[in-house]
Amino acid sequence: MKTKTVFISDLHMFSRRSKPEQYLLDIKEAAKSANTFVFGGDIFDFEWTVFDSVEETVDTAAYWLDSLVAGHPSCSFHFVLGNHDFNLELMEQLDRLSQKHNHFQWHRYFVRIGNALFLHGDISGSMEHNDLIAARVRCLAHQKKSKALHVLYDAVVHTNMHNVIAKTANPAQKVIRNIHSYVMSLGEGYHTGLRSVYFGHTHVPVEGHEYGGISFHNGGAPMKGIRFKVIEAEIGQSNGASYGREE
Ligand SMILES: [Mn+2]
Repeated sequence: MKTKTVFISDLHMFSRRSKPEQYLLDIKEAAKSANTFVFGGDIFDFEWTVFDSVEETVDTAAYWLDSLVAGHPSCSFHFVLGNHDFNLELMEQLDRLSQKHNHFQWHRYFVRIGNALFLHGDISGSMEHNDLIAARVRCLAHQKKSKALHVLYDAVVHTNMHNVIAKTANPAQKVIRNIHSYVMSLGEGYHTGLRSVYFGHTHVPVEGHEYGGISFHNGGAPMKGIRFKVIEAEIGQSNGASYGREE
């Protein structure tokens, strides 16, 4: 029996600032060879969409996801939302997909599978779960950025400043400490058998940084000057059960 789990995050599909196309084949290959596939948030980007409307973006996103899931019936898919794809219309489509496919589940904030926890990582400071909910509700309020901001952001990406900003704004140690304290606020941690955490959001690759007896991993993002990869997650799967918290 296959016991391969893969994790990706931050494709930011449909955003002008991301280049996920070159990895779509890797993603299909991963789905073919894995028995569990976890999406860690910001897979789609409604805030920076290249389409005219969020509706069109959501429809295209759902179509892509549906095709991937339908094409790999022996793989269990878990879709965890990020701040950029925390969108009500997408959630409706995810509900539809989970009714259509037994091997597809989605989660607003995180999923624990075996001894691993998967979450997006839009955590700042000593944030607890209620703070994250409040921040996500604020995300709902500004779903599409103006053209002027697009142009400004493109200029920043073009000069490669984006990478510099990502690195200096998110020193790995501090980010990991914050994520660890958020995870503890969920009642999860080393004491509950947790051994690894997979996250995204920062666009800074992290390869097994140890903190509090737990190893932290981040696969980066497919953007200019930033590394990206499909991570093979090591999880002790006692019974394959998974759970999240949806409110
Ligand atoms: Mn994010």
